[in-house]
Amino acid sequence: MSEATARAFPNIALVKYWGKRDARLILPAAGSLSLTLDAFPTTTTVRLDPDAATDSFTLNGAPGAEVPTQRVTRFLDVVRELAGSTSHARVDSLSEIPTDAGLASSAAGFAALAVAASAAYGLDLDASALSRLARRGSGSAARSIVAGLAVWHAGDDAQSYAEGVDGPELRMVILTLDRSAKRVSSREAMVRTAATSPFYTGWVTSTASTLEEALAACRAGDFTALGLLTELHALRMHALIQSADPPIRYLKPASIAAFDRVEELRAAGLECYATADAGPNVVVIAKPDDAAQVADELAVLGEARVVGPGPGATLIADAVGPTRGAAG
Ligand code: 2P0
Repeated sequence: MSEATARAFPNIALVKYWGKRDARLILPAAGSLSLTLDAFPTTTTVRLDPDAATDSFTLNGAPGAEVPTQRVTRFLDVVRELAGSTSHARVDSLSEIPTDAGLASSAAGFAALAVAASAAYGLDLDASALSRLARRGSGSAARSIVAGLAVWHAGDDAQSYAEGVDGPELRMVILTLDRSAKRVSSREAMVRTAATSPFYTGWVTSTASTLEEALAACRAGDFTALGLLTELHALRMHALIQSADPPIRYLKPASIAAFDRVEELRAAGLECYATADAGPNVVVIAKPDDAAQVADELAVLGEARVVGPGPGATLIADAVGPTRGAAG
């Protein structure tokens, strides 16, 4: 096959990934746990073009910026090496993530690219091999290969992939509080944190045990235990990031107000827990029956949208880009 199209969804971590033990292979310093969402997909078509001198990349119909295009090319180099191919490719991508929602686009983007590119280059990869491949584009993309709750294992190149886990039913309320672009990328901030925070070693060892506890909560179907660990781990990650030199602060007053509000809702009997990624926006986890009410209660602070568990990355038939063709 010389053309393939895939779709993938973003994920939000309950136990966070922050720090690499190998930057080239994108091996995480510790494992993590996430929920792949059912909203904001990225759809990507890869077409091999043996006559082209370079790869090309478009995002939402416009030529990709320099840095994302370089990341796509470096990723395709990994695929070409696996496939024994020298052919360049045209990559057309449509992202349905609102650019100002504060959700990372790299997880869905590289998960879709991994599935589409491996098919276009004729690789026959199982789910764990696809997750290992997606990881080479962006660490969190390893988890978007998998539907719903996913654990991404630390370890060496062969061991570091994501796989599905069973757990309590949950929903997420995406609370958009601040639409400005972040000043320090996750990738750069992780490097600075690992290099300068005196707390980094403690973060790595404690994350390994938090992940074990979170997986035990999943096995027990214990929403409360998983929620408490989620909020704890998010606050630990932000404390760690703030301890880098120079310090990096992603949370704003509105983010802290959202964590306060979540605590108040819990005290009033509405069970929910907050987390936040490398930015000021907050994501709140709730039981399915409570999610709409939690979103209503948080809507005074910002735009609140309920999302649920979504599918893993898959091949689809509808191509993106100028020439329409069937994939599969
Ligand atoms: C996570 N984040 O676990 C954490 C929490 C952001 C905060 O994974 O360098 O874009 O491409 O491997 O995956 C964002 O980092 O970083 C991230 P790279 P990535 O979701």
